[in-house]
Amino acid sequence: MSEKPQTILEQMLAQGYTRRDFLRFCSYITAAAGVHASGLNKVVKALETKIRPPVLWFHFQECTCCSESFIRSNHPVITDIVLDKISLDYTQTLQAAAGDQAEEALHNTMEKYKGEYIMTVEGAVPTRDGGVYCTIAGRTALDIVKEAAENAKTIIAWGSCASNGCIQAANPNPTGATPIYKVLPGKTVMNVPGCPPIAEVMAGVIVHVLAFDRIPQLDGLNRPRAFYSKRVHDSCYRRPFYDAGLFVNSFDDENARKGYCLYKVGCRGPVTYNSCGIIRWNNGVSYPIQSGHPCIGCSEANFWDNGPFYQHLANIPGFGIETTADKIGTIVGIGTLAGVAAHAISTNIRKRRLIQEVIDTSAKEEKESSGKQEGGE
Ligand code: FSX
Ligand code: SF4
Ligand code: F3S
Repeated sequence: MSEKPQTILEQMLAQGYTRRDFLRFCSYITAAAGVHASGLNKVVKALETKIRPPVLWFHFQECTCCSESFIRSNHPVITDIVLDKISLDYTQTLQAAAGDQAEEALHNTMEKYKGEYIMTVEGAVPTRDGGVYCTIAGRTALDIVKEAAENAKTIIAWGSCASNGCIQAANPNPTGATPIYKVLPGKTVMNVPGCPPIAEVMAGVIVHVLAFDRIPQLDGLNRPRAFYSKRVHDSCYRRPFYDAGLFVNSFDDENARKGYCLYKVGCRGPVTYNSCGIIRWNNGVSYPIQSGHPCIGCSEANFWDNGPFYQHLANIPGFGIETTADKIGTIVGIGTLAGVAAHAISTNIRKRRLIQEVIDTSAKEEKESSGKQEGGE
């Protein structure tokens, strides 16, 4: 191991890459970070002079799918980031070291790179009963997180667990699972939600920090704007069916085979902010909606409690058609009929007759199903 830390350019050249490869890598990550091409020069300059940033990657109450999402990607930039461009000094699931050795690596990095290391966290932190429900090396996750955050340069919460509590925090939340930002008052924690988050989004935020030495622009919920400013609904390829009032009514009906909109079988796309429809999963191959499954809103807070998953959105108190994230919680109980009718007006659809048919069918179905429920439950 060389004594003097190498810059990213030096490291690439030492590995046999050419300057041309380096420039290609720079343009890849400029795009991945959601930065306009005019920012390329800045990225090149930064990576010519920057050393590999040390990263501490913690795992608490979670399933490790955030890491899985990241490392299973075949995207060359992501492989490069994990293997070369960051110095992954501590990560309980990938490191070769274990026990005392691993803990030593953690403390050495925190000591040697005070104020310089990137801290990333997968999972929520339990706070009930003194935090005893998640301990590592005899210490609670709560203690560990607070200690590491003290001198971290950047703190990133990977996934919905770390960003908003996810399944651990679902009612009745027996361990007091808490998102990272709530146990670190006064610190800026960048939230990258999704259960799990998209690998390219994770890569995008890391390369932004790598290239610009600061976190990307965040929204009101501290999510990077570049990836969370649009609803899944806004980029959905099934949107024309929604606009035309053509819906799947059950998973095995003819409309499902035709690929119509999944709104009536519970799609949360209209109230979910994420890039799934644009970036997609598995290197752009597909995403839940493309596989015929409604979006369950996995990047939104409390999505486990906002169910049941396959219930039509407009029937759920707190949600309504075309509701924006800011309004969630203030609009209560908009019925299917009102929802579809409002949509017909607001989107100025030409196919009014078709919409009318949908409204009629929907009203009939609702009546039948409420009759059934009253009688059966
Ligand atoms: Fe949570 Fe990450 Fe869901 Fe899992 O580790 S966001 S449970 S997919 O993946 O933290
Ligand atoms: Fe796509 Fe769901 Fe919106 Fe329909 S409701 S257009 S399936 S995101
Ligand atoms: Fe999650 Fe919905 Fe995307 S369920 S993966 S936010 S399409």
